[in-house]
Amino acid sequence: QPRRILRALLSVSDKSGLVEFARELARHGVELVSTGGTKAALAAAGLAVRDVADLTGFPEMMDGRIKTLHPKVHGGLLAIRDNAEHAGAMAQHGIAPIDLLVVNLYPFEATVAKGAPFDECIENIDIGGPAMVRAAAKNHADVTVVVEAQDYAAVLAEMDAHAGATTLALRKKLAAKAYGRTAAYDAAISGWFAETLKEPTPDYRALGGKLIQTMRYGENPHQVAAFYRSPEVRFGVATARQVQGKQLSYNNINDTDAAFECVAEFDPKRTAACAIIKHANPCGVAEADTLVEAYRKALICDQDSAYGGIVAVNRTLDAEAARMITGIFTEVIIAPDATDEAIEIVRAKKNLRLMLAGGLPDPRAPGVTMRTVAGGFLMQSRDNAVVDDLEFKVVSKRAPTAAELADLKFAFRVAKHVKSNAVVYVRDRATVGVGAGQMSRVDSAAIAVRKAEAAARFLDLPEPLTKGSVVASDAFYPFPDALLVSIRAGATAVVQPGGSIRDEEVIKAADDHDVAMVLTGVRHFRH
Ligand code: 93A
Repeated sequence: QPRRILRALLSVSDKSGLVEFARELARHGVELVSTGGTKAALAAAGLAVRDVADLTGFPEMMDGRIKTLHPKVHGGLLAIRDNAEHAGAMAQHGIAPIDLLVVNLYPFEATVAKGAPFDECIENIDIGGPAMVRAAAKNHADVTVVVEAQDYAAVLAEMDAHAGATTLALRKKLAAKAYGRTAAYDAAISGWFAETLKEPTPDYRALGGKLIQTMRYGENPHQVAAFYRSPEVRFGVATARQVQGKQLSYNNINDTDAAFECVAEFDPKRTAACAIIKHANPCGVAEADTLVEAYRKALICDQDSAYGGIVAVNRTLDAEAARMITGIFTEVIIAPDATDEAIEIVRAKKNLRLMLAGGLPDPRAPGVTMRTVAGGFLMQSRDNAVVDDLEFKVVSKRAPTAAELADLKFAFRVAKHVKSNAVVYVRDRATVGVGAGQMSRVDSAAIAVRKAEAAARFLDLPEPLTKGSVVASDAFYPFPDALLVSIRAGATAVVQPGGSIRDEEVIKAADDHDVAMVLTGVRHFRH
């Protein structure tokens, strides 16, 4: 598949390195064809270069808007060389093959960045350039496409090594880059346009997202917002069908996602599970034989916070669970599915939104998460580590009992979905205290205990449910202090990633109190 380069079309706005590159092409016997400015630059350097107008038989017109948009250009780029029909069309219409396309686009981004007026930005939207780039990249089996000067050297290196030809491997790489460039270019145009309209920046469209809805406002009323579905094939809030209730707000969607991702950690074939979420943090999670029982247990953890919360379940929502959940002011319920009876029960609450996703998100699925930072964004692979795949290594003198181990696993599953620093107390496979989002782990450990104490008063229990609980920490204990808070509150076993330089000191604190400790080796920071 090496393809000899005999004719090149060069059309570049950024002319750096152009003359040197073209001179080398000419040395290889390549015929050079160019648009106005590029041709002038090459001719000035003494290179023989043909005007594209000479190739098309059409002059450049309309202020340069029409230069290369012609079948003689696009036919030359798109024709499959060893296809008889294509070859026939070329012969019939006098289309000459173009083997190398060198294009960099009108500097739209730079024009916007320098604060140019609207019309100037519009005039800097390149049409012919991206059209040629996309055509050449599609036909990479025969055509080499270069979209930045940086790649001139690689093309010349191959031509030197392969008697004026490039390899398919390089052409493929360059084609991938070419589509990346045109995608980014259109994303920049779309983003700029949206900004001039004072509408939400639809950057997600660049990631292949499809608009689901625009919201009345974002996280706060002075912010604009929109919701997009990405092409990822995964069950989740973005694929859920809203059965009833008013439109979801930005915060609702964010919280509903947190809730559904959390219950998805619990295999519905093994157990029923329920999570109640407020401000993207769980204020109660539990598993049981039935959803209604799981909800009842989850609710006990923090009844105050559960008011106006978002509820997710991991199984088909049934009537019993629906009846109990609708007994408390709830913003959203999300479930894989619901029975007709459950839907009827939810319908009695006009504003309560019911979302049915058709399935559960796969906690092991790969994927990316992204967040923006000023002037950029961060991308990372999804945290798809799940408890069932982790080794729980006992490091304390006392090993956890079977019941403690079951609760430790439960606690670590939940801790993954709590904002850091996360400290989660669990008893009988239900959270009994959640400490979230604190800058100090000691504070998270203590806040959760305070909540458990409040719950005890509320339920008229003699002592908080942290007594005899197990505790999970999303990251290692840098010192024993936070662990000691939990031990004083009655925790008998602890799970944490380990890896601190003071692990030994921390393990000793556990041993001193006959507390069982297991290490997972996996951290679940969530910011
Ligand atoms: O205005 S265009 O969208 N119409 C075209 O037909 C066309 N063909 C190439 N812009 C077009 N180009 C662009 O012109 C190239 O992408 C390149 O950025 C620029 C090079 O023009 P010149 O050779 O006149 O400097």
